[in-house]
Amino acid sequence: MLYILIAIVAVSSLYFVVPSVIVAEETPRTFLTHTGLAIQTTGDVIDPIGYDGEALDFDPDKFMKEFDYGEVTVLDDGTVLREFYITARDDQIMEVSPGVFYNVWTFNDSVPGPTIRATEGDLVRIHFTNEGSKAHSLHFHGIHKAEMDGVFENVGTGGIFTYEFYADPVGLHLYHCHVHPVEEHIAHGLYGAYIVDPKEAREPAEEFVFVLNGLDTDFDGENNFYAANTIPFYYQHHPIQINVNQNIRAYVVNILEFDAVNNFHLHGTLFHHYPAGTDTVPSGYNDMLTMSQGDRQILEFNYKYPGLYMFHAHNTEFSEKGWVSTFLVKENANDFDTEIEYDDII
Ligand SMILES: [Cu+2]
Repeated sequence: MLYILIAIVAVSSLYFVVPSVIVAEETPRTFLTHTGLAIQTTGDVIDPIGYDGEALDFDPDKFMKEFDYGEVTVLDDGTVLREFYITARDDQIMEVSPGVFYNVWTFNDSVPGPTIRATEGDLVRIHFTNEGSKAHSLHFHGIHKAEMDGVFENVGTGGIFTYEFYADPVGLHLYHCHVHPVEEHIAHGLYGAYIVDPKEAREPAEEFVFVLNGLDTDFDGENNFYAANTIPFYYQHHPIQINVNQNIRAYVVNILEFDAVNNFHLHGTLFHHYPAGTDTVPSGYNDMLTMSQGDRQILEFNYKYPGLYMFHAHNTEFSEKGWVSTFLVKENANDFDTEIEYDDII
């Protein structure tokens, strides 16, 4: 034991004798981020300006309430045609956390891509363009013809493909790129939610989309950050404001790469949940969900009491690396202060 201690002290003392042995880089370097912040580091600089594409801003508040219903035309036989335009790119960057830039691969300049929404029986036509440097595709979950599955027809750089299928079945589905290596294309951000509403609409509710994802910012095949809607800790710092007794419907899609399961835990109340949203009768009443990659659930709930409530991954590692969010439940909608920040209420 004594020999080990002596050895440790001897090696440690080298730091003071020959610091160049220990210090990775002697000369600090400075670079500017896209937000104009000067960063000084002695580590490797992964130049975020090295990408050709522009830096992206992403607003999780906007994303969670934004639904793309497409351009609507009623055909002669009465069928509703919804046309969507989706462009894939892979050259953009996003400041996903302060000072952390990540090369996002995007559908319509966003991670996740737009939430596509149609009603059962609609004809969905997706005009897909690949402006990326790699091949990409669109694979939609749901019932459709094999040639519309987006798996064997890779769309090369500059290519276009038109996907067409009927919105079927009712539910909460997803879409993602299916080009190999699929994990790389998904980990970089090529996915989104796809909702098929029943012809007889669900009960009115305030609706939110939460796409559970992660970010492998050092490319080692493990996630460094976890999130609901891409930005770690976003809804912790910007609580989602709702009302006591307000009916909430959450569309939760798990697309997390690299980790076998993800989960969702709601504080202060319980939800009725509908796996894949395909049934009108809830499968359970719970405050926990465990989901593998590609699983999704529709949750319906409300709050009895006002206050600040967390929802997060019950997997502690995921929540401590960003997948933690909050609802701020108010007594009255008129109390809402859109400027309120998390720091103001704790
Ligand atoms: Cu792809």
